[in-house]
Amino acid sequence: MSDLANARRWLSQARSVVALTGAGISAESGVPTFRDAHTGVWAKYDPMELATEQAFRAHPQRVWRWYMTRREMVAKVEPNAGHLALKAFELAHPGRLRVVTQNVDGLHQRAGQSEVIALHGDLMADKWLDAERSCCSMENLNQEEPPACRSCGNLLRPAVVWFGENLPLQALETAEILARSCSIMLVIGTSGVVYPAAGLARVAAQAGARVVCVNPEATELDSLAAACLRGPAAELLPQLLDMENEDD
Ligand code: BV8
Repeated sequence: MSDLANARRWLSQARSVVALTGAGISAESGVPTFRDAHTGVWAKYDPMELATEQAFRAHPQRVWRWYMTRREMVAKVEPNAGHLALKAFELAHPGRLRVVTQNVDGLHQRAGQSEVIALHGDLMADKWLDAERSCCSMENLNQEEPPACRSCGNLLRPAVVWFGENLPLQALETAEILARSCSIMLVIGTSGVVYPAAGLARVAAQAGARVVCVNPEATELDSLAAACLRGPAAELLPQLLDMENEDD
């Protein structure tokens, strides 16, 4: 039986499913994957070097402009068939699927997915770089890049989790509980190199879940997988998740 047919069978029997997604699920919406997010003027920078508090404090305008470029691009794209297939599965099987994403593009949320666990924050939102003071308000911003509080100079920064920063505790704890209790984890569009997010696949496997990878390329997590579906998420997820057409 093919990996896809096996994965469909396991899904049909699964009482709880977790989808752990990475940048690859947004690729077919036109969002460059994280490792490819350095195109054009950004080609000379490594995202690993830009996505840190240290880089932001050293070069606030450069890092801010990188995020604004990404924010403007994400605002122009739409969720793709992969995001929509996950939403359709949630509608058809209430309470059986939770999406845990490493992505900051908000496309699962815009596809209407409920209770998305966003491990790495939100590209479309800002927060204060240093502790917020009474003077720090969105109405009291200067017009610089990045904007700063007119009174104390506190900088705005993107509300994402940078390398070296802890993930939001509540999100990570909930993701770990879900990984430990699911019967199948779909690992979709991630190279599986960023921790602790990538570690959730091992948590699931060690707790007895079947792991199914969906990715055109091999990844660091394939060794944990009971099946690896090789191909783009926007093509494979509708085939995998549509339980109505029993053509196996
Ligand atoms: C932490 C937000 C505790 C920002 C992101 C040294 C010092 C400090 C920390 C570390 C250290 N060494 C290691 C660490 C831990 C570090 C880490 O994991 N580093 C790795 C890279 C070695 N992690 C952290 O720092 C985390 N925090 O550990 O806190 C701590 C605290 C202090 C000191 C130590 C530890 C925080 C990690 C969060 C970083 N922020 N995003 C931003 O976006 O700018 S992560 C970033 O990478 C994105 O969110 C992205 O989602 C994520 C993971 O990448 P992927 O999603 O996998 O994307 P990638 O491009 O890699 O791969 C895409 C995949 O899609 C590929 O496999 C491709 O084949 C596939 N694909 C392509 N097309 C398709 C497709 N798949 C399906 N369909 C398609 N069509």
